[in-house]
Amino acid sequence: MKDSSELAILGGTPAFTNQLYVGRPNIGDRSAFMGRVNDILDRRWLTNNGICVQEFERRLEALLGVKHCIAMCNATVALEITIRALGMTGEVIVPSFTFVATPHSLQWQQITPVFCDIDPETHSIDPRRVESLITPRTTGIIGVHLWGKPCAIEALTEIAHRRNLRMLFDAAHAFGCSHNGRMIGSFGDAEVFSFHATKFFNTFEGGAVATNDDELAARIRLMKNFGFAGYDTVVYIGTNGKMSEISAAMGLTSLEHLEEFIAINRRNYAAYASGLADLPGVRLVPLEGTDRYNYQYVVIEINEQAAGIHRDALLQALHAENIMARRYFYPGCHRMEPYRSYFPNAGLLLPETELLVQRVLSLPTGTAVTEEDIINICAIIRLVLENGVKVAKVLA
Ligand code: T4K
Repeated sequence: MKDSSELAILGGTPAFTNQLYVGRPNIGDRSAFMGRVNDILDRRWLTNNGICVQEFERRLEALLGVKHCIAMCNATVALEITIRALGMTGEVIVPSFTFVATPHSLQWQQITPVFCDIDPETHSIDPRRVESLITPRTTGIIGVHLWGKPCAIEALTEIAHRRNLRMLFDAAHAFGCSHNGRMIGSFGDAEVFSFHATKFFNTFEGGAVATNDDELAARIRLMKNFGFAGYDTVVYIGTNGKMSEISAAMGLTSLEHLEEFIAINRRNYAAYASGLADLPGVRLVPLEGTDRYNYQYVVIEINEQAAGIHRDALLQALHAENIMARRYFYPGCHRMEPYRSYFPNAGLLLPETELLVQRVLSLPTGTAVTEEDIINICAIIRLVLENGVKVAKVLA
């Protein structure tokens, strides 16, 4: 174990020779995947609703307990299509504390994202603040299950029903998670998953829409394939949101490892919980209770006063050790373009978001990170905190 003079930020050698990333892809059985790829090549059917995509969708529907699961090229396009298929227009209420794809999927089609503050306990949209943002132009709410923690599903759904709004969940982080015994995917009008490489379950790029609404599913299926209802018949405006066969092959292979990936993430989360316990000013975002999680995001909050160091100084010290922690989701979507120009004063209505974006750090996890790595990472965090003054001096 290092002593303080050996911290890389103070001139020592990095603790890790190779960089440890947040979002390193989990890769299942290579030979099973390669077998599927060979079959795809033999069939010479590479995309456009091939048999791998069809099988992948049926397996997802069974796993999630939903009537329809529509595989897509990524979650951003899946969000755009679903928002359009739901008939959202005007204004839609979303958190600013999310990946920028959430508001972009609205703004891309001239729908105004109205940013709502978060509950600092859960990091998700605060339902107590939603109602005051509803105007005659509001057509929907998008809740984000940030870090794979179900957001305030019941409270948001109740507001949406009462105010006649569409309820969509951005479940990009929450594949494999459940709420009150029901899999995420079956709530609201629809839910959208991401299977991007950085998610614990990946299809290289990919995503899916889950819904129990037959009509909505039919519309989404048309929209993701240019609106084609037959060889020569286009009945709807559409785009290209299709998943390729190779992505579905990766998805089918990843499905065979779902429980194993979650178990490794859970083990890693537990190692962080014990390694960071009792560290002043460090709060590990809790994943507890009866809901099921995928533990893909290990997120800590650094309270500068109590920790004796700002989150950004800790981040630099970790990067110097080749621990590539990330500031998800700094600086908040309202501080990114075009929203910063459209709503220059948005921050005034988002005090909890403004505070949290200064505090959060996502730490490396997944199958590429060992328990020993995590013990080492936690020891380094402890050492950096103990030497906060020295570290801050070097960075000044
Ligand atoms: N809604 C929410 C709430 C989301 O978080 C996201 C995506 C979406 C919607 C939209 O989903 P998609 O349209 O992407 O399906 C990454 C991902 O690209 C993005 O999918 C994800 N959220 C977001 C949280 O993270 P960046 O800009 O941080 O990616 P990048 O390239 O910096 O990579 C992140 C980390 O992963 C790095 O530490 C390196 C590592 N990495 C990355 C790739 C691509 C690998 O080790 N191997 C890889 O192949 O956005």
